[in-house]
Amino acid sequence: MKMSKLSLVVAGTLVLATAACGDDDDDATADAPVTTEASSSATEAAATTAASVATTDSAAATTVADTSAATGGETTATATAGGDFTSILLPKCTGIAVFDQANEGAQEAAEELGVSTAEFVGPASCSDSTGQIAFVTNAVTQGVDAIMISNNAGDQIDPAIQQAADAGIAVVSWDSPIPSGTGESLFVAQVDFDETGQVMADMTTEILGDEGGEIAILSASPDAANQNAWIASFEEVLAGPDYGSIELVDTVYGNDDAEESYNQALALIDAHPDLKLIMAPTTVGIAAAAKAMQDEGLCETVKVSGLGLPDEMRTYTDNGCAPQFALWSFVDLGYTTFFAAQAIAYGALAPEEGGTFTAGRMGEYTIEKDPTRDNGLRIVMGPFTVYDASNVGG
Ligand code: RAM
Repeated sequence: MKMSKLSLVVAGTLVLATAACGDDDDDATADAPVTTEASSSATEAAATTAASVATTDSAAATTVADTSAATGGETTATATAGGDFTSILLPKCTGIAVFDQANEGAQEAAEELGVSTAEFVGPASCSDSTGQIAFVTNAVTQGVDAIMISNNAGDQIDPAIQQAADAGIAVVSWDSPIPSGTGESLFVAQVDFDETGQVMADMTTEILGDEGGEIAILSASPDAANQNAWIASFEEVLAGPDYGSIELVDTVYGNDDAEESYNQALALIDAHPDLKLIMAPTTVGIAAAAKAMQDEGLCETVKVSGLGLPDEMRTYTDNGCAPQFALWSFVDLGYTTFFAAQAIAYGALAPEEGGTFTAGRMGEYTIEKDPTRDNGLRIVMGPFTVYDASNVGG
């Protein structure tokens, strides 16, 4: 735990907040900021905190708050749970719509908590799998309180993450975890990673019917921890008895780059003339593959499915190129991640199994061991939404 925040606490600024009632309903409106009374040994001071209310081992919630400077002999504690909270939100790369959405969610959380927004930084290209390392290292040098990362570098990020952890920085991964769990405080999983394989298998069956056929995967970058875990779980499900008619013939990588993904989709249909479906577990890849099949006039022969953003997929769902795809809310993911990171950085949430905290309108979460990795802790957000012509909107 980073001690600098705790050491900022002076007598009378320990605010005991009543745990807000969590609500797991995604549509729930934002919980009102928690207002508490704080007493000082020197003076009585009213304190208002918009902190995330966190408990560990169901103990009473304790939120640590900073104080503002005393004015005219009276201490005024504007307990904003750390107005000087510094953090970076590090996507795999910039320029991808869903990561911008995560940033919107993080900004919403920062506003509710009354703390500074995260600096949204990352490599310009997702092809650069080690590009995130310098951003982590720089954040350590800057001495930020928290690093929120969607890992695009597999295990190569481990030394930098460990360095951050050693410096007392809360490292919260979101979207794509640190596979080894090294140095990571918590992973905010958008959905259960094993469920992802099942959802992709179900969509394949729904689209291809009993006849099945050849399918191929168009992934993001080869080192993306999330896609690699989803592909492994998809392959495991496909190996089961119910999917004998489906044959996975190839896996290619478009590096979350629209043009590269488009070209990879075209290369797949050249290499596999009997291909029936391209499964792309990436919002960039699925839209590019659907466009490629549309441009080639192949949508009746080769279907596209995977994980896509409704706004980017609507046309292809309506014209039959991509009849079904799935996703979760990236706004909510960024929002939840920010609450978790801030609570951990301020010592209000211990990153250990059984720790619970309330992430504003998203409700209460309990930290568990991540069953999809050998080592690591997670909370699971959800839900998965499967989209088709009936609910894609527009
Ligand atoms: C892309 C990214 C991201 C993944 C989505 C589904 O935007 O690779 O990590 O979660 O697709």
